[in-house]
Amino acid sequence: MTARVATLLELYDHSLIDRRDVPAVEYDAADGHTASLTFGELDSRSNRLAQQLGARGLQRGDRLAFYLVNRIEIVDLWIACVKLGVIVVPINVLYKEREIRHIVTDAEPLAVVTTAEQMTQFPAGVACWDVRTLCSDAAGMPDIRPTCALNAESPAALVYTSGTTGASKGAILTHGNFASNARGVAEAWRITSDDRYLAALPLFHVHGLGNGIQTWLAVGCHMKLVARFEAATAADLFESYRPTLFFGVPTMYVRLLDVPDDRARVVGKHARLFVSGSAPLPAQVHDAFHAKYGHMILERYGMTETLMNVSNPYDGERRPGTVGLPMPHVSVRILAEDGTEVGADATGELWVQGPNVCAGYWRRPEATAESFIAGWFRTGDIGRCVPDGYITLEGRRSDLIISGGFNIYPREIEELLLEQPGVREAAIVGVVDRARGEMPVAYLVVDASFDEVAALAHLRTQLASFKIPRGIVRIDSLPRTALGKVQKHLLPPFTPEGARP
Ligand code: MLC
Ligand code: AMP
Repeated sequence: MTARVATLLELYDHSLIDRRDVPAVEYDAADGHTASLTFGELDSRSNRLAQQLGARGLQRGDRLAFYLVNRIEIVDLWIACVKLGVIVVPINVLYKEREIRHIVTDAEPLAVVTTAEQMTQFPAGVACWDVRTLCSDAAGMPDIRPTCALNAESPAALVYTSGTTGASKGAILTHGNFASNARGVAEAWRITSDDRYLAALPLFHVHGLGNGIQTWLAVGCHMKLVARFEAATAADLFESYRPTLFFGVPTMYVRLLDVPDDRARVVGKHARLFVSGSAPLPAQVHDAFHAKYGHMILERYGMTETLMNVSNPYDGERRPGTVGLPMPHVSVRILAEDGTEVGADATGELWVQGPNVCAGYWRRPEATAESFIAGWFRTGDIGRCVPDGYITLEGRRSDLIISGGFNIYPREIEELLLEQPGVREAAIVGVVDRARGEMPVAYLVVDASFDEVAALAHLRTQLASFKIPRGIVRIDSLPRTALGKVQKHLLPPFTPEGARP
């Protein structure tokens, strides 16, 4: 890899050009058989697709969204957009029409690439391109790389996140953000072209897209791309592919604890590194995984707006319950509410600075001004640092719920519930779940006209499945402060028997 990389294409050319004939990726093709591509083939496919996108009117700075379950065409699309300077807008494939509408209205993509079957999810007036048609049209285009003058500041993606408050915002992630992050990840976790990376995280979030895809292309290792992580087939997948490298969310590691011991030992024998992030990894899962697979999971902490912030060390102690030390080239400060730096072992908000921090929020100067202050980004995460530098996350300034690694903002669900007949007050809280970390539960004050079945059915049409409350608890009133703010910590504990799912 070159010492200083300005754009993603410079980073990828270490693989796309220098390793042209080397096998790059295997994946399940549409007809069910396992297909594979070399780095040179990826280069050619993305050249042709870039030509096709250009013929469809896309130019540097335009946005192009995708709404797809993991498939190889997302990789083609990503590299083609990088070559054209087009800004990619990934949309969570579990989102429903209302959630999609917000993103497409805000990002104004020229089109959304999706499947013919999924187009029904889209609001009227949004241009949808069928991924199969787009890619078969591209196959007839010339294998010529488009020329486009870009630099480290050029935006590469808008990734939507709710941040600490309000409506979902697009974090503007630049070529420099992704490139420096990939180099930092490869350096910190010793990832080389000898690795075999199993890509099971969804490519519409930065964990899979920013760490997974970028680092794979940067180092030129082999990747197996799967549609999604499925507990029932995970053991077969690990045994047949024999990855050395796996990135996952804690729920995936909880599911992997169900693999029989003898099979887990074989998987562990071939693996070099298991990484966990996006939600807290319980210390008991850490220990149980170590006993079963013979590996200490490396836990790290990232964010959509900042890609990777902090990581346990590769060689040093991987300390359960902590997220470790700042990544190379990333600075972290822990500040009290009054803006002063707290001492060792004291709790405060984490502020981050470095080439990983995004350029701001898309068309939201006020939200940008609130979160980006004097060259630092306010994460909204609360934590502390012990004297030897390890950081522990202890919570968030907002009441964000993380379920299976997917973020849930209570306010969005509360507002929808309050629109339902008979709902007078609503509070959503996260309750502990062994596998998914947390699950949303609704506490409602209702009158006789409330119809629980109808309300839940309505929510299912409006929200991604992971946001649907797993229980509804009816109470007489919500506990509030003198100023009327709901005190969620004073709500009665949730007992599944007392609530209907
Ligand atoms: C889950 N589903 C998916 C899916 N994951 N569909 C498509 N693609 C995926 N990746 C759907 C299932 O079809 C099902 O839908 C429902 O979700 C529950 O699935 P499950 O198999 O019963 O769930 P489970 O065994 O609990 O596993 C879920 C999971 C998933 C762990 C595979 O939660 C997941 O992929 N999480 C990763 C989230 C992530 O990447 N976060 C990173 C954010 S970036 P239905 O309709 O039947 O209910 C970030 C920054 C950073 O946070 O870097 O740290
Ligand atoms: P997202 O907005 O999806 O990028 O989610 C980022 C948030 O996930 C962070 O602000 C943290 O609150 C949380 N997060 C990421 N990694 C970890 C981790 N290892 N432990 C605890 N929380 C994490």
